[in-house]
Amino acid sequence: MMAALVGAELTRERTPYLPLTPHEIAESARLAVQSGAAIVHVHVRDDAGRPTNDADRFREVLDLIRQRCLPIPIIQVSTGGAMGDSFESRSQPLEAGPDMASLNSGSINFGDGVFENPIPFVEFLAQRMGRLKVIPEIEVYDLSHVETANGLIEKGEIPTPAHFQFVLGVKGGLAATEENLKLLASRIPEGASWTAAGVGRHQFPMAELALALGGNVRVGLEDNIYLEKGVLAKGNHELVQKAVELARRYGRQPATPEEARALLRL
Ligand code: KMH
Ligand code: ZN
Repeated sequence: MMAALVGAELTRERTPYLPLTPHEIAESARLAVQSGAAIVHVHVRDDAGRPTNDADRFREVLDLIRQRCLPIPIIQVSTGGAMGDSFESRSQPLEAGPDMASLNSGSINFGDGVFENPIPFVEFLAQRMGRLKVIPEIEVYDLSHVETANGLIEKGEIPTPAHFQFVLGVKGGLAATEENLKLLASRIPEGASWTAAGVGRHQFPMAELALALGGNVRVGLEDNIYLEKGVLAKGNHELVQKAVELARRYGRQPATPEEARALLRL
């Protein structure tokens, strides 16, 4: 179970429960881990609450998460950053000593903007992750992103077994439907693992589908701020708790960080 704690586009105007400072993010991670999250997907903010890719800020947040959380979760930093961030700045979080990092394997219309991930940049990030021994999670918003990643796996630029994240329901990306999730899961290489994240109202329907299909689940405020229609989640932990209850209904137990480390060969 993964918790996407903060994101880059979300603001306090949309939910007062968004963690912004390093202490708030670490505390949100602690509660999410206590509730059953094994991996946290991390973006950070500057003192004004704006998204930043500053390596020192990431280090500060990662240190606090490791100090506060018991057990210590797998920490995945974002190399997606915020819309329009430079490629150079998006690689900075890799310097902060994470276990994993997101690797967005293709460009996409993202809301009303364009999220740029040209193949040379994807390869540059994959190589840098290889040098720094950071395990990539391939972020997929469209079928073509799987095809690109499969090419990089074949070239040996992404280590195996590969891990994919299917983010469905982004405006401009693949819709959050059962057919699309099954199609994506059918196109990844043998032995690869996958997680699904539904955006907005699709968060729990996609989580349920992933559980039914044998995949893993990502929830969190980055993707969705509502626990149910009209009810804001009072933190990432409430979303994790709801996903864990769902998992138990499918006879599945959330992996501990240690179990998840073994599954992901970290
Ligand atoms: N902020 C989005 C444009 C990632 O973390 O790798 C991209 C994003 C993906 O959040
Ligand atoms: Zn993200």
